[in-house]
Amino acid sequence: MMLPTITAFAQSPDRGQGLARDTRVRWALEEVGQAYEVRLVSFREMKEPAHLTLHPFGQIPTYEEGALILFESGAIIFHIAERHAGLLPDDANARARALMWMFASVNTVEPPILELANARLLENDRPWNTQRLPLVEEPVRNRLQQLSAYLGKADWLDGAFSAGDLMMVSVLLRLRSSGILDEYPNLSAYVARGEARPAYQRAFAAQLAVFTGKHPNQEAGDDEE
Ligand SMILES: N[C@@H](CCC(=O)N[C@@H](CS)C(=O)NCC(=O)O)C(=O)O
Repeated sequence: MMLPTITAFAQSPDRGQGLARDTRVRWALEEVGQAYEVRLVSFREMKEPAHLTLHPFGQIPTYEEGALILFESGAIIFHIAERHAGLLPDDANARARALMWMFASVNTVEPPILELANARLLENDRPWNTQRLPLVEEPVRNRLQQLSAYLGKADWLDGAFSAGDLMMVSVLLRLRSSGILDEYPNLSAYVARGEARPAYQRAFAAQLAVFTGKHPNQEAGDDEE
């Protein structure tokens, strides 16, 4: 049987920190036990016609499964979750709420986090950066405060781990280097719980291997010629 194929960066801009959105798709595939293949694309290839037929916006990740071609990490993960057990609850209402959290993560929580990430990484040489940073941190703190209050002492957003948590943890991980996540201990523990899942660990190792050039199971110091 043909395995689904995803695309990922050939040159990982985050040096294997797992922040590119192929990691969340790998994670979903690992959670449901679906093997997959990866086609690595350069920044130039992403903007060329062959890749644009898969992704009109010239980005990663994409997902190919027979005649089906998908882009948008949320849509890909929803498709995976619908076809396999383990990422969406059986109960119809709980399933609808898991979907709600998938949308909330990318539509409500991720935008201010991306704004902050861009301000920290892409604008840090601008003279106005120190004035702008607090302005973009405030909406992030607002969202985290609200999310933290909602999560309370629960392990996951709505009962058992679901695709909603997979997306939310993936989005929050982008904040780690800012230190802001540590201001909300229950959210930092929530993210740590997500990272501790064996499926996440395998996904992280696989994307890191693209950067290090090492097979995920290769021991440290076991370098190939
Ligand atoms: N909303 C899209 C965002 C895709 C996206 O921004 N991909 C990034 C990598 S994480 C990318 O390809 N950036 C390169 C570019 O836009 O040229 C999704 O969730 O899949």
